[in-house]
Order: sequence, then structure tokens, then C-alpha cells
Amino acid sequence: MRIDVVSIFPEYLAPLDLSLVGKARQSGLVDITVHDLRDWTSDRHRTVDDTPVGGGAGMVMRADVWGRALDEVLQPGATLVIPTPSGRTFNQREAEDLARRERIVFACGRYEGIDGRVARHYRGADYHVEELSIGDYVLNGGEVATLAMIEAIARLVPGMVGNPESLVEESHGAAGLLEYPVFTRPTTWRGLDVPEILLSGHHANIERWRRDEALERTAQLRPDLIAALAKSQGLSARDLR
Ligand code: 6GU
Repeated sequence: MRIDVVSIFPEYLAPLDLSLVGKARQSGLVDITVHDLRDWTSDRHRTVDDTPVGGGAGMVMRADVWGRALDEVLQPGATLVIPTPSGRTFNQREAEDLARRERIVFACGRYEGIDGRVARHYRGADYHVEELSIGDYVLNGGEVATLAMIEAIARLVPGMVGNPESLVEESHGAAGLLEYPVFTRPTTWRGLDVPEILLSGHHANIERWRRDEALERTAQLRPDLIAALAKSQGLSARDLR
């Protein structure tokens, strides 16, 4: 898999050298290149933005600069991801979908965003263009969102995670539930005991306990997930239990 990131703050993407993603890069499993958008400016001040047409606060990133950058970085068949709080919400399903792409380019906007014609132009030129948000809050730019999305995507690339089973049982996995709580030794810590059933060695009971805990936790913290899961199974939320 090849990933390109275009940003006016390439240093923001430095964490991509660390941890699992850094190792995957070193092993050649994922090839990540970070580009400075200002390399495609043409004036002395390396200007990337201008005032919004129609008025209003803030600045908008110029289509001409982004066009020159993306014409060079986007290869045929690539997916263009534009992180923006006005996009569709990125989730585990999107991560799984993007993990199957051969080439992804992240175009990180700052200020009030990128001129709206950029997404339209590359859609018209037959690229997959995804405008994606990582949640309902506003960041100063797409860089942190890009870090989050690349981490979610890269760990799904075959060969990435040491133990593929750890991909199966996790929050937002196939079950549609949050993960059950986990514990390790010591079995008593500050007067708190690990649930006894986990020490029983009875695997069927442990599995049932974990499913109940996952359901309970999800009902408490994310009732929306319970509703969605029930609907997907043609059940009422109560019948899931
Ligand atoms: Cl993708 N970008 C920005 N600037 N803010 C966000 C976001 C993205 N997702 C949530 N908030």
C-alpha cells in the first residue's frame, strides 16, 4: 500500500515514524510519503490561501495550488481523502474499505478548508474522492485527522498486527459492540478483585460473561450501537439480551 500526505505542516505527521505504523513503513509494508503543499506555490511568499468569495470569516485554500500538487501526487486509480469536519464520519467500516486500496492520498486542509472545486474536479476526473470527518468537533486542520485515519487503516493491512486474532475481538468489530473489560495479574490490586469467573477456566462461561459485559457496557455508553445492532438483526433492542 502506498500513502501520500500533502500538508502545509509536514512536521505534524512525524508520529508516522513511530510504533506499529513506523515499523510497517520500515518493513516496506506501507510506503508513506509526506509532501509540503508550499512546494507547489508560485509566488515569493509561497501563498496557499485567499479570502472567501462571497465574504465571511477566515481564509480558504486555493484550488490552483492544490490542483498543481494533486496533479503530481495522485496516480491513476488512487483514492483522494479530504479530511474535513463537513465530511461523512470515518468509522471502522471506512477503515476496512480504505485498507483494501492500493494508493491513498490525504489532502490536509487548514483554515476554513479547501476550495470546493478541488473535490469536484477530481471526482469528475474519475478518482475515488472521500471527504471524511473523524467526529463531531472542529480541529484546526486535517493533519491530526489524517494521523488517526492512517493508524486505523494501516493496522488492518495484512501482515501489520502481530496477532491477527487481536483484530477479530475488538470494539467496533464485527459484533457491533464495545469490547468487554480486560484484566491481567495481579488478581487483587488495591482491594479490587478480577471477576472470579475469569479464573474458573470454564471457557463457555467466560465467553458468556464477556458477551454480557460487552452488551451492558454498550447499552450504558453507546445505546445508539445497540439500536443499530438490533435493527441489523431484525430484533428489538431488548431481545439482544
Ligand atoms: Cl477531518 N478536519 C478538521 N479540521 N476538523 C475535524 C475533522 C477533520 N474531523 C473532525 N473534526
